[in-house]
Amino acid sequence: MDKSQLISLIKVPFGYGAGRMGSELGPERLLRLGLLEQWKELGYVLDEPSRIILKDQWSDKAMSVHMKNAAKVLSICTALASEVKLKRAEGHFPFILGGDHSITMGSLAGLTAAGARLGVIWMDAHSDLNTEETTPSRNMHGIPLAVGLGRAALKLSDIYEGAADIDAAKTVLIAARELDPGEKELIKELGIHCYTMHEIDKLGIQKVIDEAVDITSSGTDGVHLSFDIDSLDPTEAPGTGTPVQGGLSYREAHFAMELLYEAGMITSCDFVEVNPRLDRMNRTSKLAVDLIGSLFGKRIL
Ligand code: Z70
Ligand code: MN
Ligand code: MN
Ligand code: MN
Repeated sequence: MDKSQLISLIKVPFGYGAGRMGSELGPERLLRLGLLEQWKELGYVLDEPSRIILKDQWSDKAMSVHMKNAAKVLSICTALASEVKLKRAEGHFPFILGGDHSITMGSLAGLTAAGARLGVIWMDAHSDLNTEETTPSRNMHGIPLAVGLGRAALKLSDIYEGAADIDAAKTVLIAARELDPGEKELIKELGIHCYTMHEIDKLGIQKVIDEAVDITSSGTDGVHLSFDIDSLDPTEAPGTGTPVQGGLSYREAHFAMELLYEAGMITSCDFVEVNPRLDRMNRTSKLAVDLIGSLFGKRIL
């Protein structure tokens, strides 16, 4: 991201893809805690007005009917994809603020429909690689990466016309530590680069980010960062629906964001799974605002 590029903030107050509600309150909370002012202080200009993706009518063309709230998720993702495609085509930086992680299917559909050969960095305690067949929960936020890679029955092109699968070879998982059996198989089968907490401990977060940058930015014309706040340890980020112990530390997460800013190759981003209802004194929401600051070049000195 560079400061001559407008940021298109797309708010998606949608929580029906998660096991419990509350992440729909994320966008409003982060804005109340100063997200817009922070961007302005850093010298960025936002494409005004920021867009909000909301629906009160739900499509009934639910292809994966046995998933929970599939019709709602598909409706919101189609609307989001259309907005993301438009903003990317205008040359802006789409910043998608969730909401639960199911909305990333809309982000990926819009970005690939805009013609980008996309690298993807997926920072998450989970891999979100379940399919309609392997899901243990039937929650839609457990499948978005499998859908993105074309491995689920639901395809990105079902969500938005002209969308294409992303490339497993250009996809990197970071901070994974809770994987379901079907997800482990898919990671092995597709050879997805997966930096679990083990690799982060062994290599250090700097080397992990350096490698992720190389993998996702070579041979692509854009890299999408999908940041699930549960990549952090629950002691830092308690306000999320499925916390998993042993996550990124406060410092690792900030350093990762600073390194991604320095690398200068992220072209779009979503921040998801902040759940203000489960938070303690806005700790997680404030952390999310701070991490976004680091991603956009905020420094200590
Ligand atoms: C589990 C499932 C998940 C996010 C939880 C959890 C998925 N693998 N994703 N939180 N962001 O239900 O499929
Ligand atoms: Mn514009
Ligand atoms: Mn996730
Ligand atoms: Mn997660």
